[in-house]
Amino acid sequence: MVAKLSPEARAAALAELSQWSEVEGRDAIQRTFKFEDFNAAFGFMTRCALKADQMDHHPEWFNVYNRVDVTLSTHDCDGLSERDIALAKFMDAASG
Ligand code: H2B
Repeated sequence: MVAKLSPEARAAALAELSQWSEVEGRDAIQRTFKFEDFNAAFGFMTRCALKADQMDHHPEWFNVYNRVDVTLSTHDCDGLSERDIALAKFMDAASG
């Protein structure tokens, strides 16, 4: 079972994820990624999908053309866990 982050660990992790924001009314984080075009957006999604499957931790996301809206949360603990932080960092790196 994945543990929910403690308030201290959560605050420290979010301080490192400056481009992510907290979702109102839910223990989750979100970020919108913008790319040159659909090809770049889908390439990013493909890299993230393979990583997510390896991690057994999957994003909620929505794509229109060059935009990818991502929400991360851990359903198993109904909140933010280390896995969301690790996936968010991977996505940041994969988008650049
Ligand atoms: N992804 C996310 N975001 N949260 C989870 O709790 C989760 C997951 N759990 N992917 C995994 C799959 C679980 O359902 C499987 C059975 O391991």
